[in-house]
Amino acid sequence: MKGIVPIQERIRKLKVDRDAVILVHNYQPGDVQDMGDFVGDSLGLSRQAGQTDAEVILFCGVHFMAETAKIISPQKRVIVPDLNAGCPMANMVTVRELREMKGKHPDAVVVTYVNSSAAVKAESDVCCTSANAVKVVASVPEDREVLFVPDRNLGDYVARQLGRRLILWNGYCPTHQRVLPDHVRAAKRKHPDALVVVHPECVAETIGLADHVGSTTGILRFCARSDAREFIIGTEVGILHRLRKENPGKTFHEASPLADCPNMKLTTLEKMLWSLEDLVYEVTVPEDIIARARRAIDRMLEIS
Ligand code: CIZ
Ligand code: SF4
Repeated sequence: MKGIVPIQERIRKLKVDRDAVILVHNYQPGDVQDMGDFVGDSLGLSRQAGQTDAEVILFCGVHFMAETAKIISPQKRVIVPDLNAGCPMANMVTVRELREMKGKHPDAVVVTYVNSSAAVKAESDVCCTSANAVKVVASVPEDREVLFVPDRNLGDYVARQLGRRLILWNGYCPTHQRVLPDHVRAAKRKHPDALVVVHPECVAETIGLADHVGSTTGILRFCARSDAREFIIGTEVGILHRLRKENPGKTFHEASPLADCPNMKLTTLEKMLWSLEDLVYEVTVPEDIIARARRAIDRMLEIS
């Protein structure tokens, strides 16, 4: 096999030639995560994008995440390995539908989860992530209505945390929707000593079985700090790679094997290499949308 250069090495070399930084989401395949200069949640990665001197950002995740990086760093070239890596939840709300809903609730404050298109963010008053959603909604005066977009599960979780009624958009993540309470109960029977840790994109009954609820960053932090040795993880299965890598003495079980997001899994090492070779596929966002979406993101950053 002498003379064959491993693909990882080719990517690393090309990354330097192209002056690129590789950002990888926590839900990406393990071999892709291992190539990341940074691995994290979508907002954390976008903030990394804002701080790097690199000219090119190779964003391994789904489309709305690359858009967020572009909103935060409009002067950089943001490329993705596969343009088909979208997010079905983000696609559950369009600008036209949101405008219609705003027409029905003209006084409502529109709080939009980062899992949404740049154009939908631009129609929103403030963004939130799964890590700061409770805090962002709590910052809206009690006498104002809140329209929470697009994740009804996260919105419902926030509403219960705050004891506040929210108008919920009827969107959801199909991947987290599949983490059923029965899956968690079966995993608990099999691993009775394990703590159950789930993402707030799951349905309420699944969340109700959890010892801890958190964003991907929150889940990573909780498991690292906990004295427990064993965990059942109710979120997209890609995160298990990082959990196992960073906590070699602990054991992690997936709550459901069905929590496997096909869009996240579109990234491969080959596509990363091609992406750097041809500097494709570039993600662009119109300037006026960048400006308005940026306002909603900045408001969130001021609050959290
Ligand atoms: O914002 C993100 O990165 C997502 C999709 C989940 C999370 O909890 O970090
Ligand atoms: Fe979208 Fe869910 Fe896949 Fe994340 S895991 S990209 S929210 S479908």
